Amino acid sequence: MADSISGADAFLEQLVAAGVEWIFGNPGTTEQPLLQRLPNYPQLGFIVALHESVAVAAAEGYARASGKIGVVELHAGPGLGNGMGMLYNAAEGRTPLLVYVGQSEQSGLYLQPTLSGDLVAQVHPLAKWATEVRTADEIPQIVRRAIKVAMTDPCGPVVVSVPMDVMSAECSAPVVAPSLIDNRVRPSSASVAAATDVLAAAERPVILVGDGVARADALDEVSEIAHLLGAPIYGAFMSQTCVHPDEPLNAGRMPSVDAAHAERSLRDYDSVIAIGTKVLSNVFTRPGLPLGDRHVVHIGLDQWELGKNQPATIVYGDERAAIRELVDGLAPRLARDEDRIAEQREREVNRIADAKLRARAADRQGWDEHPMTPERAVSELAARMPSDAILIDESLTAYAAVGRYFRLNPGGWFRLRGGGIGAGMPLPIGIQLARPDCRVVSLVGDGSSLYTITSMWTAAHHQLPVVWVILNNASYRILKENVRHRGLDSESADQLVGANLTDPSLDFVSLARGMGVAARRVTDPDEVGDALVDALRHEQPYLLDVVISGRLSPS
Ligand SMILES: Cc1ncc(C[n+]2csc(CCOP(=O)(O)OP(=O)(O)O)c2C)c(N)n1
Repeated sequence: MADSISGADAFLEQLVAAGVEWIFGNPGTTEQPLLQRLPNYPQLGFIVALHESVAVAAAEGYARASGKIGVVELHAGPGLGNGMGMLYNAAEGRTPLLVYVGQSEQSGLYLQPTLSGDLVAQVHPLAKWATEVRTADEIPQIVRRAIKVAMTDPCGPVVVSVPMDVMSAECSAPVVAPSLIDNRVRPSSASVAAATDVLAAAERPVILVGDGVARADALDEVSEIAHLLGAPIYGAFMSQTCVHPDEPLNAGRMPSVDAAHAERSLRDYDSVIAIGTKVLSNVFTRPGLPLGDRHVVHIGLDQWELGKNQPATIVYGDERAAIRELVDGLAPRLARDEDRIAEQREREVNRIADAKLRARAADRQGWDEHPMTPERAVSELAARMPSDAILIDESLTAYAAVGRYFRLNPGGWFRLRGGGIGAGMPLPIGIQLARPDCRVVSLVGDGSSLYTITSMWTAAHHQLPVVWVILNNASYRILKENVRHRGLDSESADQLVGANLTDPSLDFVSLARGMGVAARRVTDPDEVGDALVDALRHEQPYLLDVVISGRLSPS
C-alpha cells in the first residue's frame, strides 16, 4: 500500500510510470488540481494549445511519430466538444490517445454546474473507452487501464473524466507501470493455408495497403509478395509510407473520394490482397460489395475492419508475420507459373512507369503560369526538401503531385487521417517533439490551415522550429472539384456557395507575425525552392505563404 498522495499526484505519477513525456492541453479551472501539481514533475512537459483541436491533433502527431501514447488535457464539456473533430480523426486512424477531461466537483454534479455534463455520453461514439473516475483510489488503475486499452489493436482514443474534488482527494492505491499487450500476434496456420489457396489460384491479383503495413514495418514483405505474384500495389488508405519509394510496382494511391473511380483502377484484377487497411474508405460509396465478386484476402489486426464490408478470406495477425508465411507457402506453388508471372510483372511495371511519365507531362502544361500551378509549387518544394526531413501533408488538391515529386520515405511522411481537416498545422508540433533531431515541413491548404491557425503561437511559445507551407489558392478548391465530378459545370462549380476565401483576402504573413512566427509570401515559382531553404535555416517556426492557382482541372 503506497503512502497516501493526492489523486492529482497519483495521476501524474502514473503517467511518469508509463513513460509519458508530454501533455498537450488547454486549461480550465476544473483541471487546476492536476495542473497545479505539474511543476513537481519535470519529466512531464505541458504543451499549451489555444484551441482544443490543436491539442488533440498535436498529441496525435506525437503518438504517430513516437509509437507511444499521446496524452491530452481538455476542459469539461465545451473543451471536450472543441476537441471532438480531431478526436474523430484519431478514432478513425486508430491513434492511441489518453484524453483527460476535467469534470466539475462530483459533490455538486446533481446541481448541473456550468461547463459540466455527461462527458462519457458526449464522447461515446468516438472513444474506444470512456469513463468517469468515482474515487481517488481508482485513479492509478484507471489510467493504466486507459493506456492499455488505447494501445491495444485496434488502437484508439480513450477518455477519462476526473471530477476536480476527486483529483484533490487522497489516494492510497499503488502506482506501477502499465502492462501492455504485444500486438504482433502470428496468424493461425489454418488461415494462412486458406489464403495461400486463394492466392495460388489468382490470375490477376492486386495488392491494397494501409497503415497497418507501416506500423508492422512490413514494407519489404509487401514488395516481396508483390514481386512473387506480379501484382501492383495501391495505397487504399495510407497516411504513412507503406510502399518503398523506389518500388517499381508501386501504383500510387487508390482514388479515395469516389468508389466508382476506385473500381476503375481495379477493373483488370480478379483477386485482391488487402493488407493493414480498410476495404475501401471512399467518401462517396456505391451500393453492394466494395470489391464485387473478386476473391479477397484481408490481412491485419483490426478485427472491426477485417471482412467488414467485403467477404474475404481473413488472416488475423501481424501484417509482417502474415505476409512472410504466405510467401513461404506460395513460392513453391507458383514456381510452375514463373514465366507467366514474370511477364505480368513486367507489364505492370511498364504500365505504372508510363502513367507516372504521362502525369508529369500533363503537369508541364501551364508550368510557367502566374499564379503558379499547385504541381509547379510542389515540384519546386520537393526539389529542395532535405532528404532526412519529415513531410506532413494536408495539401488536398495537391496530394497527387506530392506523391509524384516528393520522395515519401518510410517514417518520413504523415497525412491526416479520418478526413477532418485542420490537422496539418498542429500535427507537426507533436511530430517535432517526438523527433527533435529532424526538420519538419508541413504542406497545408489555406482553407485547412485556418481551422487550427493558432498552432503557430504554440510552436513559437515552445520554440519548435516547424515550417508550414500554405498552398494558398484562396478557395476550398476540393469542394469545387467534387461538385464538378458530380456533374456541375466548371463555371457554376467555381462559384460554389462558401468555397471562395476572398473579400477580404487572408493575409497569412500578418497572421503568422501576430503569433510570433516569421513568414514570407512567395508568388514567383522560381523563388519557392530558395524560400524553403531560407525558412529551414531559421531554426525557428516559419510560415511560407505560397500563392497558387485555384483553377479547376479541365472537365
Ligand atoms: C472539419 C472539417 N470541416 C469541413 C470539411 C469539408 N472540407 C473538406 S476539404 C475542404 C476545403 C479544403 O480547402 P483547402 O485546404 O484550401 O485545400 P484545397 O481544396 O483548396 O486544395 C472542406 C471545407 C472537412 N473535411 N472537415
